[in-house]
Amino acid sequence: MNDPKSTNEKLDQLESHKTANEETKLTTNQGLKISNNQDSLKAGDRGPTLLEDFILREKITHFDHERIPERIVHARGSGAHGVFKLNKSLSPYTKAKFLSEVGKETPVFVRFSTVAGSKGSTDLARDVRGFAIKFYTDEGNYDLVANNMPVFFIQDAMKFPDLVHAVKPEPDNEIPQAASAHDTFWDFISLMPESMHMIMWLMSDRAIPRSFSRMEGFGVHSFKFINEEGKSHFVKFHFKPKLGVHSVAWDEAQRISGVDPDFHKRDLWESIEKGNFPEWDFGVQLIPEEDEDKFDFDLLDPTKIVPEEEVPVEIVGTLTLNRNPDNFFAETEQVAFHPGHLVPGIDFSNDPLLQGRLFSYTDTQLSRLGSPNFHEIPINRSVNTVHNNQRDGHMRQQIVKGKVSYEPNSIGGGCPFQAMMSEGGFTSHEERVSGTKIRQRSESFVDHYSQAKLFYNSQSAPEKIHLQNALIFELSKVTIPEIRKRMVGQLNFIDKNLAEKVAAKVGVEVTELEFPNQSLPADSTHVDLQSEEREAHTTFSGALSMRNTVKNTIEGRKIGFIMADGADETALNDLKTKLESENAAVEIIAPSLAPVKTDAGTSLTPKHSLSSTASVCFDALFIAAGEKSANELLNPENKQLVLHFINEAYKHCKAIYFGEGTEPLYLNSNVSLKNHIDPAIVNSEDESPSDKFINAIANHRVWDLELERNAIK
Ligand code: HDE
Repeated sequence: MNDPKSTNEKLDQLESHKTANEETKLTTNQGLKISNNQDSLKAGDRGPTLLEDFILREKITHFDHERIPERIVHARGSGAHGVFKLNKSLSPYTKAKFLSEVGKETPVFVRFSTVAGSKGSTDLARDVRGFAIKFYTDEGNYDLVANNMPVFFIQDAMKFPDLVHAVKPEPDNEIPQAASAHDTFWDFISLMPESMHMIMWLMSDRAIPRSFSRMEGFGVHSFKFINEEGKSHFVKFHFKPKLGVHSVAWDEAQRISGVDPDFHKRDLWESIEKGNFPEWDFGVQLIPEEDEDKFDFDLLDPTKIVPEEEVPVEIVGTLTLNRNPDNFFAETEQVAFHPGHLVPGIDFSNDPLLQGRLFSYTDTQLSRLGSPNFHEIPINRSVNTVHNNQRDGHMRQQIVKGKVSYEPNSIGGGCPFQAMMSEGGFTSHEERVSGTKIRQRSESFVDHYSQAKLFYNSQSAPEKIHLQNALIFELSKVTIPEIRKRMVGQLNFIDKNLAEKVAAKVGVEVTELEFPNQSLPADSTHVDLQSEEREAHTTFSGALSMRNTVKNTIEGRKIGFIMADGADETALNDLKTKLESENAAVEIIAPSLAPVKTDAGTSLTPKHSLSSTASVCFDALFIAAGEKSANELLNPENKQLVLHFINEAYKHCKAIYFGEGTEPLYLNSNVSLKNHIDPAIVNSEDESPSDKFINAIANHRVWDLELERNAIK
């Protein structure tokens, strides 16, 4: 292994492991050239296969062992390479070099994932998304194993296996896949008041993102920054997408799961291939250690956020994903993250969930990747050469020269030496710890409802309705009425109206619950959850509503152009040019995959036919101008398909632009332009129709008109 001096050498390091099978001869794994890859070695051309056929045996044996265990959680993933650039130094707070030198670029590999589903499940499950980042820093790998929601279901690692068992398919029949809408999940949740804040996030549209590039990322736990002087600050990590935070509708998510279950994976891949690199602002919330007790919740409690109104997020860097992996298995599947992969200047807090994670991730890699040498897989290698006395084990790659594999030693000249702190040696932050050995939750973790309320109250009206409907969908799948009732009782602690609305739809009454306090011992005399529930200072936080993240850009949006023969070429090209100049993608949808002719005679090859795709795969639709094209779209063969396209897009509150001459299409659809002012419906008589269209796409959806739109016809 070479000894890279600069982080850019990570690329060279990965490159040196790549092979391309171009213009080469087929070989066995021993490098022997193969002359026949069609037939096994037999005793006569109709005789039995010979055991001697080492080429066949090698090929089949390798094939038989191609699969490795999928991740217990976060099995379904998509990854990309990129770079983290520091724009503002954090050196007053941390001595981590990649966070100190302004302008410093650190290579990264990011893996996004769903949590509950198997490796082959849909991208559009209602679920938390993993957002795990490996920074290949000059001081060693730093992993920030984050999620797209800032809190978690449980407060203590002890409950993680229970949570995961409850959400995974039920053990008797392995149903349902990649879904929380079933008995065991809600049974567990309804008995776990500490999960209520997270449930609000999970039932919000954050759980059905439009793309990975439009999700926020959160470190969840409080971590610690340590500066050169040894002073410590608590820190919360944030990634804010440059494109804003956007989601799809639940109805859409269900349709996408059928039409394109790789919707997120594809979007990430295609955006990067096109050069529309997903980007996030990286920010931190910093809290001096001495202010630890100034909040009305415990900073160590992972079911709590620090509201941005109380501690603003300071933006200091940019994360950009700019390169697709060459090989899914070698990179995205074999990448091994661990919250315990640290660099000097960053340390853990005593969050009991984080503390448990520190054990779990090495353990899981051992069973998944099968060897303590998983750090030697190219995607996991540090840019620094590894020097230590560990040796051997399955699939060892490093060839260490010399006799010595112990320390202290004199034979090897004492090498390798321990590094002093001044030489970048890692030292854990010194913290005075004393306490009685005890299995108990801290009383400071006891308020489970204030921040659930804070989240719910901070949502816009359409977001609240979506959240309500998500709960109705999920709880309607729960077959045991007692569980539905208990869950409604929990919701009642968050918002009475929410509980009543859900109760009415899931066939139960709202009842006042009395909950045993699970986190305190059975004989504890303190704190009854209901009577001593504390109100957080903050009752509204604008940062929690996705509506407030909308950015004035259409970058990365996918616009479907529906057209048939005779479409107006000039109008089509003008709009296409305009949309593409703002980095949106245009894809042609036609009655079939056969080329369509514009009014000027140009032949265009559609990417989709009306029956091979659906409106849910697009952010907006342009119904191409031209009477001839419109009439063909309305002929009996196409009519139902095209109207379904338009009506569905309308239902999901998307922008639709009816080009000149397409009036019969909207008159036949559910879209009404008469007596109806709808900012996302554009026609050729509008003033600057293409600008209106672009503006509507940039606003994502007109959720405010959802009820009105869906009431039509
Ligand atoms: Fe994980 N988690 N987790 N987790 N987690 C894993 O490690 C675990 C938690 C997160 O793309 C596993 O390599 C425990 C919180 C992500 O490869 C496993 C607890 C957060 C990923 C594991 C938690 C996460 C994982 C499975 C509670 C957000 C995917 C495969 C104590 C901050 C990483 C693996 C990737 C993966 C354990 C809770 C994020 C089993 C025990 C909180 C993004 O080790």
